[in-house]
Amino acid sequence: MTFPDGFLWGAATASYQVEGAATEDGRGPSIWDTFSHTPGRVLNGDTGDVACDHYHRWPEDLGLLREIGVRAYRFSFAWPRLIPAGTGALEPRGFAFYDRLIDGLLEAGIEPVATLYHWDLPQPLQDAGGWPSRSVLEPFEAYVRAVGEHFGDRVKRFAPINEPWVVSWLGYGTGVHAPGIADIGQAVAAAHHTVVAHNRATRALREVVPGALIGPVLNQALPDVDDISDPFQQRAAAVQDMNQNLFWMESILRGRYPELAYEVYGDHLASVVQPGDLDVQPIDWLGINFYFNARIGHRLPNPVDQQYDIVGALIGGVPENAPVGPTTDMGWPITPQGIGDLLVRWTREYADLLPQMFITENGCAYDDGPDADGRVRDTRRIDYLRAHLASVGDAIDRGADVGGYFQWSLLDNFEWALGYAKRFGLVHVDYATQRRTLKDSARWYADVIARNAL
Ligand code: IFM
Repeated sequence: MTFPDGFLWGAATASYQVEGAATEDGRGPSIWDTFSHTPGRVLNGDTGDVACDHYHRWPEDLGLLREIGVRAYRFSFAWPRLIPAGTGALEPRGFAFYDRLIDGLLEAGIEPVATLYHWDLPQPLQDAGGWPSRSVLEPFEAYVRAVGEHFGDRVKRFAPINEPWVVSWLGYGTGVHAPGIADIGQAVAAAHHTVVAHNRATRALREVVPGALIGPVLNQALPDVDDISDPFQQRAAAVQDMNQNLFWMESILRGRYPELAYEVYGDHLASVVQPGDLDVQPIDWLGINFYFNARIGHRLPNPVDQQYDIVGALIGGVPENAPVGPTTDMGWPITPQGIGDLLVRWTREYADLLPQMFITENGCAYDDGPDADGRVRDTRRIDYLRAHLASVGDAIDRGADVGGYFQWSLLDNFEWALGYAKRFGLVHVDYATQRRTLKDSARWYADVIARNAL
């Protein structure tokens, strides 16, 4: 299976998950610093204080990217490194760090693909209300503008917000992510404000970055139930689809929320939408992060991951659907057909409104470490990636316009509420020594990239 010419092969990371250097060079505190330092919030008390020490070791990590042969690297700017208090003074040492990284990437012929917000909200902005409050909007726009003005001569491809569903529903709905609030009203308000912030960021970037290519990055999952003719299962599937997929697809592409959102969220939604909030800002690409189909009722082993509790809270319980098939270390089902089905679904449902799609994240956690000979034989990751890439290729054959694929993640890193316990990397990180080891999957991926084919 050969991929289209110019297919953008990449790998991804995010600031808080890899950088470390949490208090260095003027970086301010983010909600994840506060959350991870609060006992009981993150498994084993892990924090991102050091993480992969990428802040200091980025030249080595750039070497790894070169070795794998990626054409693009998706990273995120840490807002609290650039504007430590969230608003006001810029921190030149933060800008200098990303200057070095970006210049290094460009010298290596690797395109920088930048996320503006991958969950590290400056703490003062949470103290002022966070994403459930409109007070976050002006500071976000000012931050985006500052980033665009400084880096826009070298970075063209931007994603304003990574996974707005996670920001709102795990941060404010179930509270398993920072800032740890469990309140449906706040989650709905936060969800709406991610849409408004996305729109404003898109407009601001267009103004300050000539030739900017801007796209949302949405974590999507198709609902999966045993019996779609059963009304309860049908309802659960429709609510999951609205809650996770259509809320952002409809608002960003069509400038409206699904009727079902108003029905299910009621006044929580109606009371926060203001005139102009949903005015469509044209996007250049759609980023999809895909890990698994949403098998409603499947209890995940990680308490942090009970996303179906959200559907249950919204409709009063979820139907039982027994788990099917193998899972990764996250307990996530392995459903490679889902990634292709999503790409084909949007191609059909949004037709001319749909820009080119990119898989901006796909990957799996498996706890494989170096064998006695030092080699990391992560064959399960290779199987997972191969199956998902085959499904992407199949979707392209079925008419989907897909411009690239980013593996999550370049490095094993801080997996949020699960700390360092889950390893998603193509590269193994020994956290005690910070030694990096390319896994077999990295070599396999390098070969796929070199051949532009599976
Ligand atoms: O580690 C995360 C990443 O930050 C966002 N997408 C999903 C990944 C795996 O859980």
